Amino acid sequence: MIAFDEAHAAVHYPADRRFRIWIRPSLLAAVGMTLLALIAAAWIELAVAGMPHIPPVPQVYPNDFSGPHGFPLWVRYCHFFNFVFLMMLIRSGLSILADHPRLYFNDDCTPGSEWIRFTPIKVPRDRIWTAKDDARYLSPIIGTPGYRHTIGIARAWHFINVHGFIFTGILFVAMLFDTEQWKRLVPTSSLVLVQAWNTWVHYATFHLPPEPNGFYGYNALQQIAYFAVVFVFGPLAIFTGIAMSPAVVNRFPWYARIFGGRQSARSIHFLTMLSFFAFIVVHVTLVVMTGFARNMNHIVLGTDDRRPLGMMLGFAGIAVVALSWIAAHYISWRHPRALQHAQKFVTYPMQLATLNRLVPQQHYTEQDISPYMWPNGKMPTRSDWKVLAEGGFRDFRLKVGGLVERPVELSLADLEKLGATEQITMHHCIQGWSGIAKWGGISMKALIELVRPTATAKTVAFFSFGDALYGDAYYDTQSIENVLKAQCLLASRMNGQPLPELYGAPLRLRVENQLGYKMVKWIERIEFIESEKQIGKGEGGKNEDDEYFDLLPNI
Ligand SMILES: Nc1nc2c(c(=O)[nH]1)N[C@H]1C(S)=C(S)[C@@H](COP(=O)(O)O)O[C@H]1N2
Ligand SMILES: [Mo]
Repeated sequence: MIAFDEAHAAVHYPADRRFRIWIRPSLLAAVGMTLLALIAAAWIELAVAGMPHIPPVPQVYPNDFSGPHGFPLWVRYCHFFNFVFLMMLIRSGLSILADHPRLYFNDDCTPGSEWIRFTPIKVPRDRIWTAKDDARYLSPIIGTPGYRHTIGIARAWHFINVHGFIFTGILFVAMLFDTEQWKRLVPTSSLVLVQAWNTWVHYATFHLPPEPNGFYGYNALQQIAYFAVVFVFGPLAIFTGIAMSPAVVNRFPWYARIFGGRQSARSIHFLTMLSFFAFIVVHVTLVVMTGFARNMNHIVLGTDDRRPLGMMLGFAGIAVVALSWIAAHYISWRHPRALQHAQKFVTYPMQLATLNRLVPQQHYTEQDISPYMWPNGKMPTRSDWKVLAEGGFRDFRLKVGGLVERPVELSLADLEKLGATEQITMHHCIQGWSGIAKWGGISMKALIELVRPTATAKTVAFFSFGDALYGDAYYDTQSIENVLKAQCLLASRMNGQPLPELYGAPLRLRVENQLGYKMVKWIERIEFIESEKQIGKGEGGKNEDDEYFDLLPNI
């Protein structure tokens, strides 16, 4: 175990590290019944009609075989690197999932409406239970970086590796179609379905079907499985990943709807991971069972013989992958800042050029407003905030200063006079949950026009009355350019009521193209500055400083 100090141990290594999975019984029954039905059908066919016929494996004469065969170097490289990246994505993805260990098919994420949860806890309704309280511990043997609430680091691994995953995928598919190799994967006759079923009847009744030499071709079920991995699971993982981006979903709400909504996309993202995982388990089992040494030579060396060399190199390759997890663990805990900066180096310029250009324009209806909204953050404990709260924030004055021509102190009523607007938008928390609410307040644009930032001001910092996870005041920053976009509000109302204390009274930020942690609650003052580097630890906010979150979370 990492040597955490007391405050970090309380967050990352809590006393309650139980692991439980609960799945909605009706769903479990439906999946179980479907599987049983498929297996039963295979046994019935065997009993009634006998083992279905699979055409004999053609005799292959290596010297005059014309179709695509063998595994060229690029296939073997892509196969290995895909494994490296995919395992990192799965491991870091599990760490991300543990931070909000519930999956839904509805966008409000009301506790109890999940179809699966990875926590023994039912959300208590008699006290405040924040999304952070709900995060679960995950063993670092299973997740990268593992432990509890390590989503910042997990995302760094996820987003660095996804570039490798996508690059490998594109290279592989491009080469596939540039050569004849695509014919191995893409079924060209509908007969493949019949043959796949016949193959299934063999497996499901514990018989090995006649085994074609994988150097030249695959059996029908194998072909469909490989095709699905490359042409279904891969793209689905990528496209559902994009459907979790607040910048994309707030600009193009229809995009999330393709997948049944934002949370449904998250669930499908998870199910795709499960499919990859299940594929790997079955694939490896069959590679071992159907001529291990020879199969390994195919994919490692590109030769079709029975020497043990491919197998040995294969084991070495697997050892290298396992070492990469240990290295990732070490980097996560010894050099988290360097890792955070590495991710920024990879993603920040590209996000500025792409996702960050999307201007939020989301208009949900009153009916879409979520019946439940997960709260996050620590309620302020400062006595001045409590006094203000008791007085209904009538004595609250928002201080706006720094690099501005006209510093001001404004009451909630003064703010209202700048022109209040309303919007119904979806909140995306980094942890994975979402919720739709109606927010009322003044646009940051109106405030900026009032205070007139000087030419050197590029950044605006929001300071909270509330403390952050590890103490000290919570704060976060935005580029002025971003808060000038539509739907960036200083909100003082929620769902037609004055902003409730739990949700950030007297004022909170709404930045709809970014994740929730950028939306400071319980705002005390606002300061215009040159750069985020001048305040805190210089990373752009309390979570960025202490939890290695991204400066620009458009995804
Ligand atoms: N002051 C302060 N503001 C904060 C936080 C916090 O911890 N302290 N948490 C952020 C996070 S992570 C989220 S998701 C949203 C949650 O907003 P909600 O409680 O209204 O759902 O508030 C953000 N603002
Ligand atoms: Mo969040």
